[in-house]
Amino acid sequence: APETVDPDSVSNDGKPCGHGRMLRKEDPRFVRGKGHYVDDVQLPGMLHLAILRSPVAHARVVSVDTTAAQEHPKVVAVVTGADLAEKGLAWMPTLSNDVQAVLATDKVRFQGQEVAFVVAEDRYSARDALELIDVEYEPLEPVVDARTALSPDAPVIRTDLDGKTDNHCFEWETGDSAATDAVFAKADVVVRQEVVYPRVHPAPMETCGAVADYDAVNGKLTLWSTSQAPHAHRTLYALVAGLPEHKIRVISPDIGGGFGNKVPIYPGYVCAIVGSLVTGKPVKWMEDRSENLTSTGFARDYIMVGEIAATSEGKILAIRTDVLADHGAFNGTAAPIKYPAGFFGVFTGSYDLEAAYCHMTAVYTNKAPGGVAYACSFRITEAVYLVERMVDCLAYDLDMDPAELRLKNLLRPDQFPYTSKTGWKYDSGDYATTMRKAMDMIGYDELRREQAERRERGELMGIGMSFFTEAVGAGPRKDMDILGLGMADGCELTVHPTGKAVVRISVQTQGQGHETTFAQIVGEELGIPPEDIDVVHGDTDNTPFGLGTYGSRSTPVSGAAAALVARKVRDKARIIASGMLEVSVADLEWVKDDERGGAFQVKGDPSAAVTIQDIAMRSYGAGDLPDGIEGGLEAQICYNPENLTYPYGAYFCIVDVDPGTCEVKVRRFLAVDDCGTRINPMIIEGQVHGGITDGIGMALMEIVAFDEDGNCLGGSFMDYLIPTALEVPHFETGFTVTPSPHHPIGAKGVGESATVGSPPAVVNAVVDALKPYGVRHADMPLTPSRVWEAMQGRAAPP
Ligand code: PCD
Repeated sequence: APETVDPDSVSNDGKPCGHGRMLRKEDPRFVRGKGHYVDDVQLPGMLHLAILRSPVAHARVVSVDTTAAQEHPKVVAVVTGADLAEKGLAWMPTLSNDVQAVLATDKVRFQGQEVAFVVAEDRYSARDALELIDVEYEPLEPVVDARTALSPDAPVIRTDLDGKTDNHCFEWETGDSAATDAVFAKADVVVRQEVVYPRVHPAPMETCGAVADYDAVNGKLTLWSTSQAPHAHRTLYALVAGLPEHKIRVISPDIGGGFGNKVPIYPGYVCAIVGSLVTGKPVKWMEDRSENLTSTGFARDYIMVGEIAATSEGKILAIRTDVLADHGAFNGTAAPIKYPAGFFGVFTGSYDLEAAYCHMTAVYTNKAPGGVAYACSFRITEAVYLVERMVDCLAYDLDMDPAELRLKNLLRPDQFPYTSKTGWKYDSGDYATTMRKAMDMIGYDELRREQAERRERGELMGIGMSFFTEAVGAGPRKDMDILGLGMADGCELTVHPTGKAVVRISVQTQGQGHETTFAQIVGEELGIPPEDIDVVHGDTDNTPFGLGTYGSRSTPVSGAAAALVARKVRDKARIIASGMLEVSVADLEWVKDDERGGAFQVKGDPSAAVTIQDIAMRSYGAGDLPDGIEGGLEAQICYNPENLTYPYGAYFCIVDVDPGTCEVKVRRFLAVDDCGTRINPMIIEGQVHGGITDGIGMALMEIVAFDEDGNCLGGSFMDYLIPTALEVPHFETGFTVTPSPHHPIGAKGVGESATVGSPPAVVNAVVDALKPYGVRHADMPLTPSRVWEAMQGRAAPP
């Protein structure tokens, strides 16, 4: 009956969908301080590891003298790059087909690079002993600016790579260059703008760390680590160490935020393993905040020159872009191998274009390695920022309303599935509905009126928006793999005799609430209360293989696996039920109601029914089961997604800029998201709130900058600003529901949507506020000084 339908769970066509606002099962644990993080792991005899890091960005390592450190009374071992080289462990593969130094042997290539480590009886002694290590560096000229990294006189950073004579990392292109040029040639208007997405950092609350425990008797290594992808990490360790996978157990316990920072394998993890191997004791390594900010995976760092071609009426025809990507000293991205620029190919956005082309050059510089997908499905954040900024530049040049311009160009529902000009197959969408809903919710026309009045009074109010499409849920194994591992996910479901269940998943929650939502998915399929379903994850000994959590892939891939494994169990339950009710399988129908949960009942006879709990008991019980049916009620599958899912959204941001201090205040932020079927609307809202906060941070304050010597200027939260509750407004959210046609429950990912969609909305709002000064573009982060700079030398306000 319509009146009982949760309004949160109605799709665009009015059908109920989604599983409801269940409180998070994990929260009682977290709010009572009972979470169990890597740093909570305490093992008998455990030692502590600290890493000596390079103070300079580029230098030859002349010598490393550890004598004094070895003599420290509490030091158990000191290990240098040379020691690792002897074991063949000085270098390790990255998840993007590059190699990275575990400990420097020949040169240091960025400030903060790992040079040696100390294992001591306690954390303090290990850190004290670092000061006793004497390293002689022969300084080399650092390459700090990506723009000059390829100039012929730039020093070569990666001398470790055979025959390398420059700082070129890779070249990549997508789209059709000639077709795009042809469209540009006939366009009425061409807008060109350089747009920089600065280097930022995911900065999770918990830094990275590991506890390694090698049991020499059983030859088994147990590694607790802050990993978003325990199975992928284990396989990599197995390959490097030459150990079978089952002799390595990677446990990711509670993780205090990942945001892409915990996808790569860091030297520290390997050091902890080596530390345990050489001492025979468990060894713990935990980064401090500065180590996390200066040496682990940064994000973005793209210099993009965008061009957009359109008719004078504002029909967008083509987009062309040339990108210079700064990958730091080692290419530490984790992206599917065929996609060195991640999913940047979606830079055509949500619009119907005739042609598109991107050319990208990636370079090495003397900065921390990375290029991680910080809350973004592999570079989608950069792509969305580019296109949404370019569309606003076009609106500026045509003097058109940016909302009207977007509405004119958004893909139409009848165009789906839509193959973009760069080859991405958008699964479903009804963009204009979402855009209009957002415009209604924010009160767009009224805001424009208010803005006009305020402008009269010299006040700077800005209205910004973005309409984004993401490609999440990597990915179909025919196209996507990480280091040869296909991006499919396993799932195992066991229903106990009493009808309670355990689902084992291959993805890893870092705060998203998987213990709740995966129980909801299985519960919905089987009619078992989610409270009765335990979700096991983050332990390679106890979960099926899969590629982990990033790029909002858990729901699209693993969530699909969970739904399908439940259906597989239900199929078996149907056969057992047919035996119990002595009817043929065809005579049974699956019913679900509040009273019984899920049950099979004889068609047309509600009194002849058995619940899933009855069936579970029967499946383990005495007596014969139908022919060919084995006892027990369990199933396993491995799900290979047919396509990615394409969530989207319309975001609005209202800002006030103080013309005197140039300070930006975010007055309102509205996000209307469409992620298909909404499993848990409350969790989705939390995800969106977090992402908007991320986006406001990047737009207004976050940047990892370097001085000309390559010193990192963002090494603490005093310098690397992240937003607090004071800088963010009360969030407004809305939604539309356009299910994914290929996902078993129609769900798309959402975890990163707001981080992707919000920065352009904020920047567009600030630039809109500065319109009276003739400002068309200003680069992030829009700190008061950047805003002030943008206003200088421009037309005075009316
Ligand atoms: N959902 C629902 N529904 C739908 C979708 C979704 O409900 N439709 C939900 C689920 O279930 C989960 C969430 O929501 O719980 C999310 O999801 P997704 O989208 O699928 O995602 P995932 O995979 O799970 O996750 C991941 C993401 C990412 S990626 C990131 S960054 C971030 C996000 O997530 N991170 C984080 N969010 C978050 N949160 C938290 N708390 N923490 C964290 O860390 Mo990358 O790539 O890594 O960069």
